Amino acid sequence: MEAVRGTTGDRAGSWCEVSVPRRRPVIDIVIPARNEERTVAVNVVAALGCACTREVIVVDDGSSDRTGDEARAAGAKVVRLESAAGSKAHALAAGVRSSDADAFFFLDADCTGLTSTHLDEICEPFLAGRCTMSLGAFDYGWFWNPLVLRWPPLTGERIVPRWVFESIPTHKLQGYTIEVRINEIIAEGRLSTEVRTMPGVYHRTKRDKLGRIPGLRATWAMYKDLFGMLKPGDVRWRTYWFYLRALRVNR
Ligand SMILES: Nc1nc2c(ncn2[C@@H]2O[C@H](COP(=O)(O)OP(=O)(O)OP(=O)(O)O)[C@@H](O)[C@H]2O)c(=O)[nH]1
Ligand SMILES: [Mg+2]
Repeated sequence: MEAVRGTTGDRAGSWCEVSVPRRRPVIDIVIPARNEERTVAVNVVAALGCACTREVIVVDDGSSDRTGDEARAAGAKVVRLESAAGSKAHALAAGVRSSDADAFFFLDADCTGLTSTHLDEICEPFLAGRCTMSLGAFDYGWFWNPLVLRWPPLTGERIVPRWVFESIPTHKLQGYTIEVRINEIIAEGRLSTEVRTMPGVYHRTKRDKLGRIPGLRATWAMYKDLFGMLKPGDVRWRTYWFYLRALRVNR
């Protein structure tokens, strides 16, 4: 129940506190996956075990391996995009379009060590109404974790209301910059974020998936796009300050 202000019927114009039921938001999990046959199934199973979410949607575009089959066999709904011309941002957008949920839990398909408990813990502050965006960060160890939790967040493990994602202009849906676009909506709106480490959770990097040299090239291309957003006229540097001011670090 949530207390809201409303007018009483008997005394026109007077205010009182009334209690109305607050509907629990429906959260769907959206997992973008391209060539993730090795890890997609375990992550779908963890996602299906999350107590706070409804459906698990895997968006598979351009995979040349068994990603879609593995995801389906593990119990996910699979959205298959035939064109490989898209990117992570477009895959998330397709997942959002395929669902009528109030909020989305975005999850990468290449996580290792992820369990339903990690996911429940990320849902908790969002459902309790303590934040607009709830994030899970990889476990980089005791030395780095405190820094990572306060760094501009690039994590793919995050819950946001539907309207936040839909506020991103279509022309800004580009590749790996999608997390920064979400951050931008949150920070510019002075909305709150809660972040926590997911103990024991890491991921397969591009070097693991593609090999050393192609992996480094792909990583370089990703960071080039991300750093390109700092040029004048794009993401304002001060959004990081707005983000930090409304950040709650959950240890
Ligand atoms: N459907 C779809 N998924 C994608 C696409 N690009 C990336 N993904 C998925 O997005 C998730 C994160 O992608 P990664 O390439 O691992 O990016 P990252 O983890 O941020 O970067 P690394 O640190 O290099 O691993 C994974 O589940 C990918 O399969 C795409 O074009 N289409
Ligand atoms: Mg990865």
